Amino acid sequence: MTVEAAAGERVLVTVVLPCLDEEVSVGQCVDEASAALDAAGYSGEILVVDNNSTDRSVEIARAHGARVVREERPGYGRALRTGIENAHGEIVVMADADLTYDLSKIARLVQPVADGKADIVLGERLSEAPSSTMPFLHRRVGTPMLTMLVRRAAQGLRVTDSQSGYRAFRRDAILELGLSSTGMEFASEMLILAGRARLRVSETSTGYRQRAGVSKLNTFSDGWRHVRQILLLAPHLMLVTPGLVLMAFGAALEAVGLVDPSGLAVGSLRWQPSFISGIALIIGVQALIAGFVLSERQRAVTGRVRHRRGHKRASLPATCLVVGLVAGVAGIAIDAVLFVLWIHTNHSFSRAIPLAALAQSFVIDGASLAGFGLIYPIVVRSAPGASGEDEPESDGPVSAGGPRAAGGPPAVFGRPPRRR
Ligand SMILES: Nc1nc2c(ncn2[C@@H]2O[C@H](COP(=O)(O)OP(=O)(O)OP(=O)(O)O)[C@@H](O)[C@H]2O)c(=O)[nH]1
Ligand SMILES: [Mg+2]
Repeated sequence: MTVEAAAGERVLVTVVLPCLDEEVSVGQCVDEASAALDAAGYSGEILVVDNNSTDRSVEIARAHGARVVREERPGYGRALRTGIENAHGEIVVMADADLTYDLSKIARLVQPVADGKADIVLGERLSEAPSSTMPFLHRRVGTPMLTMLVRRAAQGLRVTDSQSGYRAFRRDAILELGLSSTGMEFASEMLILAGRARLRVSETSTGYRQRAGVSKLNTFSDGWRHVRQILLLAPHLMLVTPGLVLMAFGAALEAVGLVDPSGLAVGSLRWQPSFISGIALIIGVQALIAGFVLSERQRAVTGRVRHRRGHKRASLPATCLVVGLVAGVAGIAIDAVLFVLWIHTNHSFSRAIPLAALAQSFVIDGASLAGFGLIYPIVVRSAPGASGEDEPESDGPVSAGGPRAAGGPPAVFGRPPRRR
């Protein structure tokens, strides 16, 4: 794809800098990016996306030669999406306007994309960053944990720093992903959807510098936004799979309790595993249901295929309703049999406790599953904007990130792209 600048000249690279009150650093970032484009011989432009900064950021960015786009709707992800949409370059570099990313290294990111060897190149921070540049919690806990989840949600993407905000990518490839996040979770969403779309993602070390100005990142609320995004895109990771594991664990303990109803010897005591088994089964099913809710919600948003080749497959809520009713009835039946045996064996039936625990789990889990199967479709159909009709029945367009928010393009201010 070739993009023509206003004067008919091709723009190869747009450096997008989201900016919120960064007057201390934005000018220097624009200069650094500009010098790097010159040094590498790329035609390019610097695009600053501002969210109503209350300081002199806009004025300074323009004075240093950047084009400025103002985005009224707040958020880091929103600003970047607007920047990417408004970029004139076929390759976009995203970075911060706070001096943390060494913009003189832009060519390291851009060249593999320009050579057609990668669709996205990440500027990895951790291996060359002094420890003072990043809080311990971010470096040792948040980033590694989120990276591990992002890699798995992205179906095996090989990256070591999923939270880096320094990236170069093919603009058209990223636009095709239909990214929809508005906040800091944009970084995770991009990689997860890129991995699923089988885009080629590579990494190069670019270091990380001390931030100028005040950070806009909130460790816990922004960390939660990332986790929420991953939960939404990959409910199997943190809910469905752990739920199934917990259920298998509970079932195994229940079997142990049934085989030896007197319990297991723990020192001088005997431990009856049926109780913990019931807890594991119940929590496991709750996790499974939470995962189903999220995956059904995602399926409704993306309009994913419901059934293929004319074979109508039962929906997940309908399956849960049936399984839940069967489990509930089985639990009640076990309780009824126990009651009869209890009377006929003079209250000395040896497997009474593990069986009663099993019956209790069946009734509780059955009611939970049936409740989900019954209520979820009602909730979906009565949601504001829902048509009340069934999901699409054919292979429709899939936008894994969800529909884009309505609204026209933001006003574009400032100078035309730099010409080279
Ligand atoms: N336009 C716009 N820019 C934002 C918004 N929030 C953050 N930014 C900018 O996005 C970039 C990243 O934000 P930072 O505060 O640096 O977050 P961070 O890089 O995760 O955290 P630090 O390591 O502390 O720098 C900076 O250039 C911010 O000015 C926003 O709501 N709108
Ligand atoms: Mg930053």
